[in-house]
Amino acid sequence: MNVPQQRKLVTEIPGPKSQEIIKRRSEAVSASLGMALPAVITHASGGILLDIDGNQFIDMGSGIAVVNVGNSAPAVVERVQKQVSEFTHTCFMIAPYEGYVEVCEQLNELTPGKFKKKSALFNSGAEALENAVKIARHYTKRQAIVVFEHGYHGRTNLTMAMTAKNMPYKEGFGPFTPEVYRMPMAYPFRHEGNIDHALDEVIHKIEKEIGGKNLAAIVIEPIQGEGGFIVPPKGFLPGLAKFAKDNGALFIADEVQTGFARTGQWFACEDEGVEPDLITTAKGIAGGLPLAAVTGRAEVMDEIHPSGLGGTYGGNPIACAAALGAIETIKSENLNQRAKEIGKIMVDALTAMQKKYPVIGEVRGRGAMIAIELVQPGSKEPNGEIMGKVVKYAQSKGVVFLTAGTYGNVLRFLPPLVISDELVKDAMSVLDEAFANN
Ligand code: PLZ
Repeated sequence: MNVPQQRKLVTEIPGPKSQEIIKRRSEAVSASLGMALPAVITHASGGILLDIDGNQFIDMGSGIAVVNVGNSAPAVVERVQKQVSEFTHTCFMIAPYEGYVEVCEQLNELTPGKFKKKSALFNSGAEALENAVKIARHYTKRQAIVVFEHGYHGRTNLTMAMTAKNMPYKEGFGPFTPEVYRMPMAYPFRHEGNIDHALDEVIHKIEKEIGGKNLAAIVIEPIQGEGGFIVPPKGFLPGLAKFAKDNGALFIADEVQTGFARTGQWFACEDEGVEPDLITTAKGIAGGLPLAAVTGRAEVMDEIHPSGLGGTYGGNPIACAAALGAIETIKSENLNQRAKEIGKIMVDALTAMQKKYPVIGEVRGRGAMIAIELVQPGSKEPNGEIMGKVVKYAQSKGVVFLTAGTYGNVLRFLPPLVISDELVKDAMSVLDEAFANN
């Protein structure tokens, strides 16, 4: 269904029908699961979510950077409908099908790196990270994995160890797997000391605390997502990649959140010409269906013994059909270019707001992956309180904003890349109003 592309409120949020289902939700669903927007969705397309009471919300989060091509993108729907009527599952390890092969061909071609690549498909971002680490350890015959402060890589046991933030991801869920070492992140807004030394400090720490010869892989998000859209300074990523190479370790880019046109390029690593040994992808890969991948140097991907990797559902045919539809859409709609345009609208509006509202400490990001870090005026003290109020206010006006950040004070903007200029501007004006009123 094509939902009209405009913001519209017909009830208070949540409306009466949403309230009923949310009540059932609290009876039936574990209290452990969060709920950012108290509205029950029945349809969505382009940049709009429609709830059961008839309210239309501007979607500024894409279901956490997933529906980059928009909800129910026509090419995704068409391919999924065809696939679901043909066959739904064989298990790729039992009997192969073309869709899986074609997704791998596309990934090998689209990811950075002018060398022969191969891919393997999985179900979730966390599973892709788990497998990338398995591959790196097997290939290098070493164990130490370096990750970064503010990093996020998932909620499984290994990826919890790799994720930096305790609450809510790790609290009480230990013990965590060993041989995961966290290094300081180059975080321009908050870096203590000279950020130009950040790379050298990390390298020094790895050498002193782990030993380069014990290092299996460095795993990093080129722009940290859940951590608060932290963009490291130029040189940091290439420097880490070089250090990994010089020490016989792998450089793994976690592009789960940054991938598939989000930053205005297919992958965020391209910005500095970094060619990772392995790249993990998920989210934006399949327009909302669960799919993830590890793509990397053929000699690394092929070093694992036959049947060493796999899983029942990884690369499910319907998810693969969706991925081919999503990739087709990114190409045909030129969504890399569109991400840059949308980003400019957001950055212009946000920098104008920053002049009026001293709670906006920084505007940052790349392409259509933009955030503002909220502070106590005149300082860098995190201001999570204002963020909560602004998000609530925006919801009551029909706009969905997502949050992030180690200190719970980053408002992030990741709209679907098919959203209209008008909707982005409308969302920004609601944000302006939210700051004015809170
Ligand atoms: N790597 C860079 O952003 C998922 C987490 C939502 P999964 N980020 C959203 C939540 O609170 O659970 C993510 C990511 C990066 C890995 C992952 C993990 O991807 O598909 O959620 O497992």
